[in-house]
Order: sequence, then C-alpha cells, then structure tokens
Amino acid sequence: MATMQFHMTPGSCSTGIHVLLETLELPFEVHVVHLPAGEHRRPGYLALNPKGTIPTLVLPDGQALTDWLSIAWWLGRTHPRAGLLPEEPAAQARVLATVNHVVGTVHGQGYTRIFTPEAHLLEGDEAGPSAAARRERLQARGRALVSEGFDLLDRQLAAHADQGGWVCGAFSIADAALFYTEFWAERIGLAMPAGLAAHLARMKARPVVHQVLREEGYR
Ligand SMILES: N[C@@H](CCC(=O)N[C@@H](CS)C(=O)NCC(=O)O)C(=O)O
Repeated sequence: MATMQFHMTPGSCSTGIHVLLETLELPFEVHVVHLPAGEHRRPGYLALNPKGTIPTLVLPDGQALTDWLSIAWWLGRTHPRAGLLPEEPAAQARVLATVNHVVGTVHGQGYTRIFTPEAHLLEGDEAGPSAAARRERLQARGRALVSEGFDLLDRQLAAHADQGGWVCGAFSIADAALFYTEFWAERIGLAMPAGLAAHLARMKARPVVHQVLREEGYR
C-alpha cells in the first residue's frame, strides 16, 4: 500500500496533525512546504490543495484531505482503538465543535490577524500613511479574539479537570488543535489563562509531542 504524504510547514498548524500522526505511529512521508517562499501558491501544490493551505494529507489511495478538521477526523475515525475521537455521536460532535472553535475562530479569526494583518486589509488600504496603524489595529483585534477564545477553552478545561486535564474529557484530536494555538501563544508572548498553560505543559510532557517539536526544529 502507498505511504501517506504529509504536506506541512514546521511550526504551523500542521504541527497539530503531526502530533496525531506520530501518536498513531503511522508511516508517512513528509513534504515541507515553505510558506514564506510562497510554495503553497505554486501550481504543483495547488493541484493537490486548490485552497493553497497547510496541512494536506494524501491518503494511501491518492485522495487528498485539505484542512485540519477533516484530516484529524479521518485519522480518528480510521483508528478507533486509539480513542482520539469518541464513538458516541454527541460526544464526537462536542470534539468536532471544539476543533472548529480552535481552528476556525482562535486560529482562523484571531491568529491570522496577528500573523498576516495585511490579508484582512481592504484593497487600497495596504499603503499610505495610515497603513501601519490599520495593521496594528487588526493585530490588536486578533489578540482580543484569541484571548476570548482562550477564555472559553479555559472554562471548558476546568469543567473536565477531574478527567485528566484534556479539553473534551479523554485525550482527543481537540487537544492536538488546542496545543498548536497554545504553542504559538508561548512563542509570541501572548498571555494564556493558567488552565491553558497547564494544558500546554501536559502536552509537552507527552514523548510524542517532544519528538515532533524536535523533528520540527525546536529544542
Ligand atoms: N482552514 C484551513 C486553514 C489552515 C491554515 O490557515 N493554514 C495556514 C498555515 S498555519 C496556511 O496555510 N497559511 C497560508 C495561507 O493561507 O495562504 C485548515 O483548517 O486547514
């Protein structure tokens, strides 16, 4: 059977998927996509993932999964014994809702404003004397959105405090999603509620997370 192809960028949201792949001990080949060099916009990559986003996972049968949630869901569904996705439908829906909140809101609404404020500027606003101030306002809005999202997730963690400290009760794909946004907060010096800082420490204590961070160039 063909090996899965994992298209990723070290230190990006694909790190969360990397954690899941290693947790499941799956064989896969890594293809590093250099975002700053614009490799995600090259025709070869767009043929695989027309959205031009990271991560992409090409399955053994050649199908490409092209976003965080669908990749994580597929990994959880196809490896049920690992318990990364609860079987019970309502519990599974809660895990998906948490991933959606982390990836769609905390990352998609918040962090993108911090990392790439220019992508949120209206046409014509990118230049001129007010451009820098506009970018700063967008970044401040991004930090507020991350902070609001983190507060909700902190309360969710507190509600499951007696179950091991994972965000949906048992360890799940949602913890890998939350992990990469916490890791980003730590790297850029963004304040994190105590519950999330403890969750990040819990994640880093997992040998597989330690291994992934080393493989992606972090010490
Ligand atoms: N909705 C996508 C978004 C992922 C995403 O934004 N990835 C970033 C890297 S962390 C990316 O590809 N940025 C490049 C771009 O959007 O041009 C998903 O869930 O996978």
